[in-house]
Amino acid sequence: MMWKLVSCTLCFFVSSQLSLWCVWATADELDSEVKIEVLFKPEECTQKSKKGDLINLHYDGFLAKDGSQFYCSRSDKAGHPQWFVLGVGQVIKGLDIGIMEMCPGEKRKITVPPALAFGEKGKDPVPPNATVVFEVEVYSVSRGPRSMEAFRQMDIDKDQSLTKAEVKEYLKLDYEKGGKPRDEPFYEKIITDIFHKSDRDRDGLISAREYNIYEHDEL
Ligand SMILES: [Ca+2]
Ligand SMILES: [Ca+2]
Repeated sequence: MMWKLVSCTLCFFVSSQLSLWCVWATADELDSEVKIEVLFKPEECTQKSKKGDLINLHYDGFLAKDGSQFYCSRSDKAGHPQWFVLGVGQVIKGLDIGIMEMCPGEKRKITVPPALAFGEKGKDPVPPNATVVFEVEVYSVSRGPRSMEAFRQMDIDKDQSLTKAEVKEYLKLDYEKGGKPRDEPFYEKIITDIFHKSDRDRDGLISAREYNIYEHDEL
């Protein structure tokens, strides 16, 4: 049991460091495919996930060869669902691909070949050349934070950079609009996470360039 908890913490730590995991999947390895099985799809789907969306989800990771579990987001971070920006390399490539076009409430089983997961070397406790399977449940899909439309909405004083207060205001409006207002610690946690990942020069502001690092052509 102890081993399991330690390994969960390790995986989250690695993924939150903008993913060393992704380094091993190079362009010429992209032939190998991610397999997606939809386990549950809600009847109503107002918003499908796309690149740049902020996703809130739980995911469990298993080794394909024996079904053993190596990651469990439900026992990590006191069981809070994980946040990440889809399609920009914050998780392994196979998940960035497999979580596209998901509705809130949808569940999928996503099988990822080693080249799009942990590669030839593996990543303890995932062995070398391992195909991995993730069971994913998406709770919410929000536009941004990487669409420039969202950036312009957040940047209230139009100075081309975002303060924590500006990001918080935007998130609050977004959740209230969706009929699910949250408490202060909830917003603080998301904002800390967003700034940790985006404020690369650590000056307490997210510049347009930091915000949109993967899509400079839109600037
Ligand atoms: Ca601003
Ligand atoms: Ca900055």
